[in-house]
Amino acid sequence: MDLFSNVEPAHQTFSSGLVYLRGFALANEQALLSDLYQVILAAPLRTMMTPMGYPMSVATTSCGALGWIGDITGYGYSAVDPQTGLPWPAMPETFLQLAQNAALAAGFNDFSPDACLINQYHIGTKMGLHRDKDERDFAQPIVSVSLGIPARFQFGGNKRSDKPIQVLLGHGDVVVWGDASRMNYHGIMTIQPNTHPTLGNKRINLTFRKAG
Ligand code: MD3
Ligand code: FE
Repeated sequence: MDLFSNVEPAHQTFSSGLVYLRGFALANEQALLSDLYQVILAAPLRTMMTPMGYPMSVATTSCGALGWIGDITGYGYSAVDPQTGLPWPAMPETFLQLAQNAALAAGFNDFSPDACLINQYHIGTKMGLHRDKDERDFAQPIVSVSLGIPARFQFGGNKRSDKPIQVLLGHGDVVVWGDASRMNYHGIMTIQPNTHPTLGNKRINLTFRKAG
């Protein structure tokens, strides 16, 4: 069962510290997408390696002072794109404003993200249950922006074995994860065949973090 379908209120807060803002990114959609395409031109999407030596199915890139990277030695943040040898593209003003406005709507008034991870999912890709623990300050929230075809987000608890709930994330939806939800297990279920009028058969997620 989906906790969020379009009969639910547009803004919802859960006891876990998760705030869902349906369609919050649509107000400035055109500028956001054009900035996204510029970032991807400067720092192309690529599949990172897992420590197990397999490429991830999700393609990633980053913008901002720090970018998330993964290779055979593990996961972490780097000021340099290992593929280009250059700093990551600057975080566009449209990205920063969206992330800060969403954080504000969720009650975080001093969110200053220095990293924006861009994940691209094609049909059939997924992201297994994991927790985000490569950042320095877990008091800072995470803001996620979904674009393109919908995904079923799995939101678990503090233990991998806690049964996850499912949240349907569609184009323009923004979620702020703070406080108790910050360290919860989460993942993206296998993306089902679908098409979006502007993004085609893919989903792009922007994840804003204060990493350093
Ligand atoms: C809940 N990305 O990149 S974003 C990731 O849609 C990641 O691409 C997913 O999980 C995606 O690490 C989900 C939403 C998200 C991000 C971090 C969280 C949800 C979270 C951290 C704690 C709890
Ligand atoms: Fe994550």
